[in-house]
Amino acid sequence: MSDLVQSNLEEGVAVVTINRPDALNALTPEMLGELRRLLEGFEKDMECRAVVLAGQPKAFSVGADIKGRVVEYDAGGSGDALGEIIRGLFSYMETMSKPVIAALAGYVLGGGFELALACDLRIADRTAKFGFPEAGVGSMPGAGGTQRLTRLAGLAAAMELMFSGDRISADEAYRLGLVNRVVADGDAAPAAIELGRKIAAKAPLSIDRIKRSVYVATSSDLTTGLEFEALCHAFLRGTHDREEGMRAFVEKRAPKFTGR
Ligand code: DAK
Repeated sequence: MSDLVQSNLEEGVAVVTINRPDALNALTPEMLGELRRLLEGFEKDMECRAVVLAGQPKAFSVGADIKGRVVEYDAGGSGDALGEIIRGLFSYMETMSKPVIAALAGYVLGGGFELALACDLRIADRTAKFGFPEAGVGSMPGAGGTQRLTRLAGLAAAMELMFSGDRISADEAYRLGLVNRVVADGDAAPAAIELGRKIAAKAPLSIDRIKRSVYVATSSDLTTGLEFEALCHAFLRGTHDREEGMRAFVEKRAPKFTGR
């Protein structure tokens, strides 16, 4: 493994940091492969209850590595190594049982913006700048951007952002519902970790079923969504953590959740 993505796990929260500052965290297949392996590891790790995905102060990520893609064109390559991994990774993040919180600073562009949108929650500092430059280079957001941006910001805002390529500030992203909160410069990762710790204290199976149910809400009619919610609720009634949560309340102590 290279050090393109670094990670550490502390007090239930894994902090995964994209580490390619010289290229403003431009995304390569190798980097995304590493990110996937790390996330799969944390998904299996019972000590991990939430993941914070962070970048560098100047850029969360500027999107696809344009230089790498030009090298591929020049080599006459017909494969699409980035495309193969990027869509699968972003969908995987949504199916993880553990919430993924993006800590955003600096440039959040193109595929980097799509990566942030594939996280469950987003916290930005005031240096964050968001934009989709794809239409200006003959392309379009192709790693979920048209779908996830529209679900969060609505049709008009999503189209304007992707048609114009304009960059927006953290405050504007907040106004559009793209980020959960805006914090002072340099505070995105600490704030995301604090939120991760709060989540880590909750029952993991509850967090998982809430996450699944909320995503079902974005892609189904109300009746289907309510049925899915009822199934999840019924499942939780039979869990050890549900009993532990109730007992802890009655005994006036903090619950000890084990994910069973
Ligand atoms: N790729 C590779 N290197 C990049 C890069 C990029 N996207 N962006 C910046 N860099 C490199 C620069 O080349 C420079 O390297 P050196 O020249 O020092 O070696 C270094 O990072 C610092 O960049 P600048 O010198 O340009 O820094 P500035 O502060 O002056 O400007 C900037 C920052 C972010 C405004 C500027 O670098 C810029 O406009 N960058 C390009 C942003 C961009 O267009 N991103 C790509 C969007 S397209 C797919 C799914 C998704 C995608 C693709 C396929 N499939 C499903 C198939 C995603 C596509 C995209 O993300």
